[in-house]
Amino acid sequence: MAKKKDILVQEQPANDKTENLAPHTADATGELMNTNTGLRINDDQNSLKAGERGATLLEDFIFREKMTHFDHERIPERIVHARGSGAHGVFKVYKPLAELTKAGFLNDPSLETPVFVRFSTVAGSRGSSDLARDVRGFAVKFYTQEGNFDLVGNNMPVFFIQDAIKFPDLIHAVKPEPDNEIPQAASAHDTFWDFISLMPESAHMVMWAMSDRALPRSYRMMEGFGVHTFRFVNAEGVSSFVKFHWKPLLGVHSVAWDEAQKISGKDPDFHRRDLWDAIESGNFPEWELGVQIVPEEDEFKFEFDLLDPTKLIPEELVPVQRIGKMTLNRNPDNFFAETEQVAFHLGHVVPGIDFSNDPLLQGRLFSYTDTQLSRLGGPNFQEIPINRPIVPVFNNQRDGHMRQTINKGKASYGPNKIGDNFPQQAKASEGGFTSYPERIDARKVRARSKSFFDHFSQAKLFFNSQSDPEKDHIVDALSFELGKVKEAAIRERMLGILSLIDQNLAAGVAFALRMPVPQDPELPVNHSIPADGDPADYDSLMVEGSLSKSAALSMAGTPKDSIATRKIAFLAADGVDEKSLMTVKDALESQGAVVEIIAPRQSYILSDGDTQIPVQHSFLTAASVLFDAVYVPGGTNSVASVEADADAIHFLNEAFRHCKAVAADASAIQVLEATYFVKKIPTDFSDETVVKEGIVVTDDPGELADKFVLAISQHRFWDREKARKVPS
Ligand code: HDD
Repeated sequence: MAKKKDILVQEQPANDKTENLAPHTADATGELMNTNTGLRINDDQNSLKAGERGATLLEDFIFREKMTHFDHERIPERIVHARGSGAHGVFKVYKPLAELTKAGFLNDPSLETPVFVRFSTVAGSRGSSDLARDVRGFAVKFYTQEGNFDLVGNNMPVFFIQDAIKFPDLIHAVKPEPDNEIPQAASAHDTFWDFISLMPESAHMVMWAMSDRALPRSYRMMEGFGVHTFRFVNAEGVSSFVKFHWKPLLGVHSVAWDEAQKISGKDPDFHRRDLWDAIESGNFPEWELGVQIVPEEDEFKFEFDLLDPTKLIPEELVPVQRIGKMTLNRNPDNFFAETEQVAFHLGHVVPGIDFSNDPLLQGRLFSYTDTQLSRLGGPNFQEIPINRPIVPVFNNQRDGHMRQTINKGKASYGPNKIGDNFPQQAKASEGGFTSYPERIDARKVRARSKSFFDHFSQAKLFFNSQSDPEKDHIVDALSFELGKVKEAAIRERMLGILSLIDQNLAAGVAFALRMPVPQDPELPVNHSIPADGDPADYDSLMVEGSLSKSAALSMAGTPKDSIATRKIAFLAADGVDEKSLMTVKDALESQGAVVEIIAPRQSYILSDGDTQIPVQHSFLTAASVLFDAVYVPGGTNSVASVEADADAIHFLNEAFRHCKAVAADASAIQVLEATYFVKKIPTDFSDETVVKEGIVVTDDPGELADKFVLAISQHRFWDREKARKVPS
C-alpha cells in the first residue's frame, strides 16, 4: 500500500487533468456572496416583502434566482449503476507494450496518465445502500495524450446476457417491480428470477452474482474486469485479442451476508466512506492492470467463443500478465460536478485499442452516449470539466444546449477554403484513429451463433473452483433469493437450472425451500428465440469443459499477508490498562491498521494512570459490522464496565458470528465468558491455532499484538459458520 508521503510532495497531486480542471473550480474562502450575474448580495436571510409582515413580492429577483436554481438541482439518475463513488488517480505502465499495442499510454513507463474511477452498484437507486447483493461497476477513465480511453467494467468477468438487445429486459426484471416499486436494490424478487429461470445463458453469471464477490468488503478489495474481448493493435497493424483485469494489491475480500444486511442499516455509505477515508488518510488504493492476450490466429482454439460475454478465459489457459499500476490518490472536490456528471463510454478508445464483434459490446457502443443525452441534458456533456480530455478538441460540431466553447471563425464544415480546411483530418502517422480492417463476409441475419449455446460448462467450472465455505455461501444466497420468490413455478424452474450446474448445489437450495430437486430436468429451452424460430435450434448445449477447476476463480487463495487499512475496534472504559492498550494499538497501527476506541460514552476514557484517551465512538454509534476485528484490553474497572454493557457483549458475539478475529487481554477473560462463544476459545495460541480459530487471549501485550496481526490478516474464519447455532 503506497503512502501519501511516498508519492506526493504537495497536497493536491498535480497532473495534466488537475491542471485541466483547475480553471473550473471555485473556492469561496474569504469571498463575498453575489448572484450568478455577479451582483453582491446584501441580505440572504429575508425575501423582499410589502412590509415586515407583508406578502413576498414577485420583484424579488434574488429570491427567484436562488429558488429556480434549487428547483432544478437534480438530474435523472443513471438507469443502471445509479449509486456510485468516484476518485482521481494515476496509471503507469511497467514497460512498453509496443509489440501488442501502439496506445501511447501503454508504451511510456515514465508517463503518469491521470484517471478518474467510479465504482457502483447496479440495481439500486442513487440513495440505496452500498451493501446490496449486486454486481459492482468498475469504470476507469484514462485521460491520455491521445484522448480519453474508458474501460467500463465490472467486478465480475462475465455477464448475464449475450446480446445487448436483451439488456432492457434484464434491467426491467431486476429493478424494483413496476406496480409498487419494491424491492429497492435487490434481486431477491419474482421478476428477476422469472427472467433468469428462462434465460439459461445467465447460469454462469448467476453463480458469480450469488457468490461472495457480490458482497465486497471494500471497493479497494475487489477485482475488476473489462468483461468483453477487446483488440490490441500495434504500429504494424497486427491485432491480438485482449481481456482486461484489475488486480487489487490488498487482495479480494468479502463480508458475510448477514453482516451486509446489517451494514445497510448501520452505515449505508460503508463503501463510499471506506474509499473516501482511505484516500484522505493517505492509504491510496492500488490495482495492477492485467491483460490476457490471445493472438488473432488462436481465435478458434478454445472450447468457447471469445465473443461470448458469458465466458471467461481461464487463467490456466491464458495467464494474466500484469502490465501497470493504478493508484487512487485524490478524492473529488465536488460529488455532483465530478462523480455524478462523469460520463463513461466504451467507444472512448485511443489508437491501438479496438473492439471485437461481441454482440453485447457492440450494443453497448450505442447505449452509453445515448443515455448521457437525457441524463446530462444534451450533446455537450463532453465539455463538462470531468469529461474533457486533456488534449484540446477541434472539430466541426457546434451549438446545442449549454455549449461552453466559443469556436472562432466562419467555417464549421469541411472541406472548406474559408478556414484553410482546418481542422484537418489526422493521418494514422499523426495519431488519427483507424478502425482495425477486419474482413467480414456474411449475410445480414438476426441470429445467435451456435458457438454461444454452451451455457453450463463455465457455471460448473466456477462452482467447482470454490472453496467449501464459498460453496455454502452460494447455496445460502440462492436459498435466500429464491426464498423471497413467491411463485413456486419460478423456484422449480431455478432448481432445474441449478441441478444442471451441480447436484449438491441444487439439493442444498431445495432443502432450504423444502421442495424436491427436479429429476433429470430437460435442458432449459432458450426463450430468446425469434417468433418464427424453432426452439430446437435454440436449445442450450450441455458441454463438458476440459478444465474442472480454476484456482483464480476462488477468493480463498487471495493474499493474506497484510492488515493495512483494516479497522479494529477496542472495547474499553474508564480504568483501562493504558500500557497494554497502547502497546497493542501502536503495534496494529505500525502495520497500517486503523484502531478506533469504543466506550460506553463519547469523547474520552480515563486510563488506570488517569490519562485521557480519546474515544472515536460510543456503543450507541458503533457496531461490530463496521469493523474487521475486536480487542478487549485489561484494567479491572474497564473490564467490569465492558462486561456489564449488553451492547459490548453483543458487539463481541456478532464479531464472532461474522467470523472475525477476536483478542482479549487475559485479565479481560470475564468479558469473553459473557459471550456465547466462550466454549470456542482455544486452549493454546500457537500460530497454527490462531490461523485456524482467530482468537487470541494472553497477558503479554507484545505477544498478543503479534498473534492478533496474524489473525486479522486471515480476514475471516469461515469454519465457525459450520456450527450454525449463533445468536445476534
Ligand atoms: Fe453498462 C452504465 C458496466 C452492459 C448500458 N455500465 C454502466 C456503468 C458500468 C457498466 C460500470 C457505470 C458507469 C459509471 O460509473 O458512470 N455494463 C457494464 C458492463 C456490462 C454492461 C461491465 C457488460 C459486460 N450496459 C451493458 C449493456 C448496456 C449497458 C449491454 C446496453 C446495451 N450501462 C449502460 C447505460 C449506462 C451503463 C444505460 C447507465 C449510465 C451510463 O451508462 O452512463 O448506458
